Amino acid sequence: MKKILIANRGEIALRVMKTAHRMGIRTVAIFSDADRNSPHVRYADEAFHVGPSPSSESYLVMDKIIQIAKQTKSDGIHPGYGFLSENSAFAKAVEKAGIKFIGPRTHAIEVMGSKLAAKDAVKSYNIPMVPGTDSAITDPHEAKKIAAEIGYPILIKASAGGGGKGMRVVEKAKDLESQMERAVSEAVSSFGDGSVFIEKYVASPRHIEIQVLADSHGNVVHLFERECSVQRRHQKVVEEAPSSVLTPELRNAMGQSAVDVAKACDYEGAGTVEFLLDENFNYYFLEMNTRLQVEHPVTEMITGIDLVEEQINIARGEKLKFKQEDLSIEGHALELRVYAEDPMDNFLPSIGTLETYRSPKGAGIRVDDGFEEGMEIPIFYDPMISKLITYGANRNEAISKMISAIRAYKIEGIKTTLDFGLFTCQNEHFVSGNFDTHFVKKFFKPDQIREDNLKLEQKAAKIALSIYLKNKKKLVKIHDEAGNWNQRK
Ligand code: MV4
Repeated sequence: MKKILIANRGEIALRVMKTAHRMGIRTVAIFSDADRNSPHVRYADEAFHVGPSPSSESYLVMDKIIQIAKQTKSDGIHPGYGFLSENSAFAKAVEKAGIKFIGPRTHAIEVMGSKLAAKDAVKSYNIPMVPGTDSAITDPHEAKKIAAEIGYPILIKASAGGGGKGMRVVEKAKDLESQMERAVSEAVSSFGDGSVFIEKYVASPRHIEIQVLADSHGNVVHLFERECSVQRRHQKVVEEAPSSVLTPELRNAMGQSAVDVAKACDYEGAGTVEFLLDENFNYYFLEMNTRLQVEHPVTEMITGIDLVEEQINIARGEKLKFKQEDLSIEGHALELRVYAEDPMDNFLPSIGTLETYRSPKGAGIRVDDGFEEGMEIPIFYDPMISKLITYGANRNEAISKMISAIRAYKIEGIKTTLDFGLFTCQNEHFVSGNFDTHFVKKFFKPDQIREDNLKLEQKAAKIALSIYLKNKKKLVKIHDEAGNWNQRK
């Protein structure tokens, strides 16, 4: 593989290109109207306009992207995350064009794209799953019978779902029929597939996911876990590795289950297996994401492995160079997603221009971004500006480093989730590790940020005043000594 096209934009396009260049691989960028002046366009060896700003007319147009890949004689396409990364039709079309799709084969994407198919694929492997139905359910009477067996509260989920869409919690039998109708219609309108199933509702879970790597020779390893419980409406905001609650035994068991999930779908490449962990430390397999994830850097920090390099080597047909026993965790990493959103105003998108943009630098600080000062955040795509990643010898060090990095990060012109990150890193429940997926809902109050900012402003005012008074005294002294009031040393 000598040249790859990156079918993506922003920070992840840059991230992939950096590794490609380090490996001596040439890169081809694609860009929409809105991204004409983006860093990913300049950083690539070649760049091609793919269409107007809306993703449906640019980053999602398979034929156009494949045509550019052919025209530039690219021998691989890296899809990044989002867009076409989990689209099996795209993976198929890429391979049909004689180009390597840097990701799993279509079979794995298809199986894991359906939660029911995924459950079915792993059922012979003894992987813990939440009690529930293993096939689509359409009859409300049958649903009631099953729900009574499982016990309320239950959760109705869309088989084609993701990111919480089409999910409905049902507390009592009398609400089941109406909630089921809603879940089905939401699933039809969002995914064009109304299949839903029922699970026992795990009320206060932690979200733990395991990174896996699988080569084309049947070798599969896991790269430990990431904890992503600090999320808001299914949008992750702070992630970390390792989790503060896993014991070595539980880590091994979950890691082995993740490897089994990968084997069950004949996985190839980098993938992530999602689990819920309940209060009693029981874990349950939820789904597998068949792409490189946004939060992959925290895993890279604690393992020292470049996941994009591994993806490319696997796509080249190489064998993994390490075995499970060669892998270990060193230190602790945190990631804060810096979104163009206002945490003080219900995380509403904050659009505008990056009037000031200066990212923090230093040992143990990594910033993955794709914007520069003076650029506008386009309204057409995900509002993530950057990812701030910090690394320390232990969790407390990573947290203090995050606090100082957030303070050193200067962004003006747009409201961001930087303040939210500061709130999280200073919150006692987060610091003690005692939190679950309800963290934001339970503990985040916008007034807290307001109060913190006010305290900081008062402190700054006090310091300014004391400096002023000190200087004034000096001035008076100079005046006394020299007899000239207008001069300072
Ligand atoms: C659950 C659950 C509780 N019980 N399943 C949300 C998105 C999808 N990946 C699965 N999700 C959940 N499934 C059962 N049986 C709670 C969630 C859930 C959640 C999971 C991970 C991270 C954040 C979450 C926020 C709300 C609900």
